Amino acid sequence: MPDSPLSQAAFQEALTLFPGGVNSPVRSFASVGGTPVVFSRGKGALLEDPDRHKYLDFVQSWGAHILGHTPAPVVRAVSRQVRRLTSVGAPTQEENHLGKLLQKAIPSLERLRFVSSGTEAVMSALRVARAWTNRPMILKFDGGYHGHADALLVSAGSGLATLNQPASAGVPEPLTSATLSVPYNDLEAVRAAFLAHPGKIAAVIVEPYAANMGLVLPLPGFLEGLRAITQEQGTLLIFDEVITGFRFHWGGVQTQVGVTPDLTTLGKIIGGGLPVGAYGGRKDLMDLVAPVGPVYQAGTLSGNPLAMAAGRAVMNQLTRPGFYEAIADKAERFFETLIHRLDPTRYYLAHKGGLATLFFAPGPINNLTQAKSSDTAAYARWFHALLEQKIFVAPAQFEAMFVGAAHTPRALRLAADAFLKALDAK
Ligand code: HOZ
Repeated sequence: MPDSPLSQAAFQEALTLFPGGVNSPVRSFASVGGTPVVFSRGKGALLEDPDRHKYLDFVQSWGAHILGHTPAPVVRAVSRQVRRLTSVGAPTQEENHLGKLLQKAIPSLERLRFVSSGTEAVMSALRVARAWTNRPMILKFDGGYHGHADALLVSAGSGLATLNQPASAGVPEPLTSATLSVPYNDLEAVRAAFLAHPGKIAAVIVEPYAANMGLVLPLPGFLEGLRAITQEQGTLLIFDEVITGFRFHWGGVQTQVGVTPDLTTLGKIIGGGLPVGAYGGRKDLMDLVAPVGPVYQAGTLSGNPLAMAAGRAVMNQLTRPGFYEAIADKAERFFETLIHRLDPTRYYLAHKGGLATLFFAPGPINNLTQAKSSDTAAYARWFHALLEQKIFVAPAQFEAMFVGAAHTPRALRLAADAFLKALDAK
């Protein structure tokens, strides 16, 4: 990017500070090559680099934003809160306000706890599941990504899929040997895992719409099948709704599809762009958590007042009449325009509401193996052709793109042309 000297200089400096110049691997452009853009501002659907170039942003902090960058209600709420209390290490009313909203929207959250990231939420939910069942094993799905806790870095999506790393170094074998991973959308494989490990599986954890191997939607009956099998086996079902929670409607995928998990993990949107996570579920399960029960989990910044205030400010916008319909309508038009003009022998656009992935492979794509048939080199060329046009999509094939309230229909019309033109990039 020869016309971005300040961004480039900032990244060169970052290389002297952080491994790969980044604080999270997918940001490094490892799979698309080139130098990451350093951003300094964001407003709505736009990001700005220090050289004052504006980019139309489809990453939206990996789904943490649904109102776009720095929306006025969040700015107001955080500015107010920052003058009152930023961190206290004691209960606050702010926690109750956001907690009540979440509980109302997702009735399965009979009790919940705030933490500071999705990773923490998942780690803690699994601990509860193991304690409740007194069983050691966890079943996940290939390409499912549930944060970077030791036990979950097995056939994981997101950065691991991007870097083609099946697992992480530094994780002792006994920790991952208790994690089983089977293909997404494959109930037979789930049944086989239970047959092979009778009475051993504490929990099945699933992204109800998998969005870390690119977007892969559940086939009809898959989520219902998981519920039935787990109930039969005395195993807990955990929905990881860190990405899907409040993305498509007021609540989670669980409230939309009518499959109720025992435990749920949340993050991203519920923190309004500030660091947050939450886990919760049935009261009897959550009563295992300290101080009521013996499962220990704690954090100085858990329920952080700034994050709570930002989250509440976002939540209050989501209940506006027609909020989600407006996103779904414009996203549908955008994605349908693309699908109409894409060669189905080369591309497959998976989409749901404002969430999508353009796979550089023919569809359908129902699992990680199919996702991995994508031409990642062609994706990289597409990514850079878009970046040239100041459009920022995920710097990796195995991620999703996000259309939210701030993307205007006009911007999406222009983006559709740019997306298609960029496919010809050599
Ligand atoms: N794990 C995130 C993508 N699914 C990336 C997080 C980040 O780099 O901010």
